Amino acid sequence: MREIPTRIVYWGPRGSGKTETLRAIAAGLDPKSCGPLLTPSDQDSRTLFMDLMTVEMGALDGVPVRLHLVGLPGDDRLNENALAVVRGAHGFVFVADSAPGRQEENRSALESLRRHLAAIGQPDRPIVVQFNRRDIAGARSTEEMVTDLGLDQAAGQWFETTALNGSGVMEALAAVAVRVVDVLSAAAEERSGT
Ligand SMILES: Nc1nc2c(ncn2[C@@H]2O[C@H](COP(=O)(O)OP(=O)(O)O)[C@@H](O)[C@H]2O)c(=O)[nH]1
Ligand SMILES: [Mg+2]
Repeated sequence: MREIPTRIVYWGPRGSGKTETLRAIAAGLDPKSCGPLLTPSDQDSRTLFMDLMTVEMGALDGVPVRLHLVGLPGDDRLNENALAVVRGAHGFVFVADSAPGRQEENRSALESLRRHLAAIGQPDRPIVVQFNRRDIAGARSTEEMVTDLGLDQAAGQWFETTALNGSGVMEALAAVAVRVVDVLSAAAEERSGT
């Protein structure tokens, strides 16, 4: 069946909650519209190094939209396969860790994502931010997180999330999906000259 495949990459420092976020999304969806979460164990991590999950969304102009969600560790030492995944992604969810003391890891992971996008000439690919692990003691305030990451108060789109109980993760996914579909619709209109 014809479908519009889109890829959304979950990116962030190790331990920020990318895998937990995908788990929460799966738990919040009808199993009919969400495939199994494939996540590397210690045993297979050399071959399967990323989390993978597929979600069926509504339709765009009657064509079903299938979201391929991928969780990748956010650093500069990605191998060629991982870089290819980034190059083919339509949008990103940056998962930041709200725990105190993680500012530097958050900042450098976001910078590394921006650097990868700049390197492929795609600095404007949509990025939605999750401030995750809101439930832990001493979590940094939203204002501090915005400043830590140098986000643009006016244009930035961020969500407070607690992946452990699923809070906020659907909102973040919906936000990035809307922006990805906007980009794809604009590209389709451009191609058809309307
Ligand atoms: N308290 C709390 N723990 C979380 C949250 N999100 C993830 N975790 C835990 O933090 C650890 C790292 O999360 P994980 O999803 O594996 O991180 P990843 O490396 O980004 O995939 C795991 O033990 C998760 O259960 C959250 O919102 N709150
Ligand atoms: Mg993980």
